[in-house]
Amino acid sequence: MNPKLTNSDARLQPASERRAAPVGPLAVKGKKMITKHVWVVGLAAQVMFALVLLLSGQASIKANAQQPSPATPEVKIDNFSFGPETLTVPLGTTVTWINHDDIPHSVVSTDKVFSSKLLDKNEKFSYTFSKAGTYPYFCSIHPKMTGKIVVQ
Ligand SMILES: [Cu+2]
Repeated sequence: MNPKLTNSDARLQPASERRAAPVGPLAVKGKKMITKHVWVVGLAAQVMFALVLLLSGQASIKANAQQPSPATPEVKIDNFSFGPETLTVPLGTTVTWINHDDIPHSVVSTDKVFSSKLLDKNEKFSYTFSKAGTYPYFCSIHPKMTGKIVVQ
């Protein structure tokens, strides 16, 4: 009886060890997998957060770019020409012409929307465009000097 018992005990011992052995690594494996999942989800959330930040940043940059600039664009009168010859501005923009030539020039709208006096050297003329459209203009002394303001 005694040897049988010890024998069965001996058989039981490894059996229980064998049973316990797979449970250990499996449990660890499971834990590792859960940890990996949490890590991946955490990373995904961080990536999403960064993306959202990036996109909102770009959106605000775009919004800034679309805002009409408060600066008054200048048309330079130089060497008997308007520069830029065609200037496109947002509605409500004040455009300033400045004469850099030594001789006088004027800024006269072809459709009689605006008209400056004769501008001597370094004199300026400004006009605020409150209606969308295309405004061709010329110099009354040199009618070949022409320009155009496009208001959007
Ligand atoms: Cu002129």
